[in-house]
Amino acid sequence: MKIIRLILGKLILLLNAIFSPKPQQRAQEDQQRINQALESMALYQFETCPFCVKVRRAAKKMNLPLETVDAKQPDNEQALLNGGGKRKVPCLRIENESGEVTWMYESNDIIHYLEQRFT
Ligand SMILES: N[C@@H](CCC(=O)N[C@@H](CS)C(=O)NCC(=O)O)C(=O)O
Repeated sequence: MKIIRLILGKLILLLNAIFSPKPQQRAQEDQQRINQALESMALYQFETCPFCVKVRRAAKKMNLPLETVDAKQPDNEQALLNGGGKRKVPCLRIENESGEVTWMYESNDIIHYLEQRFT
């Protein structure tokens, strides 16, 4: 079972690399503003999780250089559990200007949020 998961994971990464989406282009100032806003966000994820790949692909298509955090690392996993309440990925950690943190689960909700905010 573990070996099948491993092979499927590698296959997902390979297909993702082959069919990588073309990033949206925008004016340099707009991109800089977006990059700055993204500094307050991080995507907690597993490298080969299909839902995480879906979010990464959407972010790439929107040209959003989103920081990714490996939720398999014990410290990160603990941060996810403490902050979001569940060991489930993908989860977008969003910190607002007052320092309040929101943990957003569900790939579709994350993609929708990024689309609403940045496109
Ligand atoms: N409906 C969720 C599914 C996410 C999901 O099932 N993630 C798996 C990894 S592929 C997970 O975190 N499983 C651990 C768990 O549920 O405890 C989404 O679209 O984000």
